[in-house]
Amino acid sequence: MLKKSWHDNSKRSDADRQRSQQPQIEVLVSGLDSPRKLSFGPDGGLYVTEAGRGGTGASIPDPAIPGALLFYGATGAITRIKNGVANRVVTGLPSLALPDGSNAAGVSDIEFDAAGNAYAIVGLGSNPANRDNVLKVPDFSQLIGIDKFDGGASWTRLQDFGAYELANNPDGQQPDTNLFDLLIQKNTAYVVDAGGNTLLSQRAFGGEPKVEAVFPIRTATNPFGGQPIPQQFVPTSVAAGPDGALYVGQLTGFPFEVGSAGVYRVGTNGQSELYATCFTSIVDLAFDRKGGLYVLEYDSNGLLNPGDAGALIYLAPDGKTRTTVTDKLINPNGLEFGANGDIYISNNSNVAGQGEVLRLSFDRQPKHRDREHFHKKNFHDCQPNADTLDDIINFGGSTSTYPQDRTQMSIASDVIDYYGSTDTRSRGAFQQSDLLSNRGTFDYSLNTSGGLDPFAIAYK
Ligand SMILES: [Ca+2]
Ligand SMILES: [Ca+2]
Ligand SMILES: [Ca+2]
Repeated sequence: MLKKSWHDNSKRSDADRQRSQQPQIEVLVSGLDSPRKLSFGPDGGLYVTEAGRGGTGASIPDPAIPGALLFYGATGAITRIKNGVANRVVTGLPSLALPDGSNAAGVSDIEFDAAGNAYAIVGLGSNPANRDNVLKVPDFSQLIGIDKFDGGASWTRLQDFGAYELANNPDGQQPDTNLFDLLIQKNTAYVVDAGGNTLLSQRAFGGEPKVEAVFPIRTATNPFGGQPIPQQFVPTSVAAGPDGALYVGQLTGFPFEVGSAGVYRVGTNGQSELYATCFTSIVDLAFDRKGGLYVLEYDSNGLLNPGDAGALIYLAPDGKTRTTVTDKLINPNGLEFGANGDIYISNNSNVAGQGEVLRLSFDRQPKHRDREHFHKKNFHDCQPNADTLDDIINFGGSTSTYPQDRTQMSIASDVIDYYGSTDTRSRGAFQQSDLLSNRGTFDYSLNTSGGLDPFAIAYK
């Protein structure tokens, strides 16, 4: 594992000077096997999960590539970076991957409680019955407690979320589980299941998991034509907000449209409301002390489009002003703050042997006022908090080709119906082609399952 400097800022052009608040990016560690989320431990070490490189054991279908198989091996790990040295302090965790080690599923997050105990989650990306009947490796789809960081394989299974999905299937879709993010608050573990489309919790000292939120299916345009298709929510991240609520970020399922991923605030009643949208394939979230939100995008031009560049975007506490902190990332996965304002990101997270942990440092403590001088993504056309269709219809100012009278909300109803289960194109009022031709160049998606909201719109 090599340490090297990525960014050479020694020669700065005028343009560079204008962007002087861009972070310096340093590769702390390289050579990791599909690094996923990461956390600082009570010892000051930075612990990063590695989903591993699979192996030559039993196989199950790859959910991402039709016909491809993921093979089991005990190649997952947790690496600790401390005093500039990286060591694999836990090895032998279960891993599934393609023969080349990519598309791995395995340990995906580690967190510590206030007492310093370490917890991790292990993903799967499949029907939990495949774990039980084909792989026969019970450590997948589990919350585990890490017993020792001595380089060996010593952990304890604490809760079987795969069994929970199999028995309860909260989203009513296919049984599917892929534990993806973990948050420990007081004596409760919150677990995001990207496969189950749920936020679950588990209190310490046993008992059944609790469903905190189930995230809905919506319909999306089929990029290959034909009828609209159901789209999975795919939650990937959970963070505690300044208001005490939990916020969940989504990757979105196929077809992974640009700008269609949102951040949702989970209310105490289990209902979630859209907090911000116009993101693409969100993979992690973190609030700063001011209530600003860092959003990590896994693939900023969408998973279906060539290129694996991700981005870190800062959403100011007002929820509106957003700034690209950096777009010099490759399929990043985990985001963590350091004590001094540095930001740590696991990078190149979908390949074996080439994963990295990056440190982003700033010339001085970042302030969001300064961040506005970073080069910006073109977000000015994107409505960050459009949480109702009303907002969208009303948004943009240029309504010359639209009914200008908002009392004509039959337009909205027609759209909802059209993309819902009932095809009401015969009403003739509002079609996809209207959106595309009249409002310029944008992709859009909308959720019909909860009525009017949320409606997300994203401009190219
Ligand atoms: Ca399910
Ligand atoms: Ca986490
Ligand atoms: Ca892409």
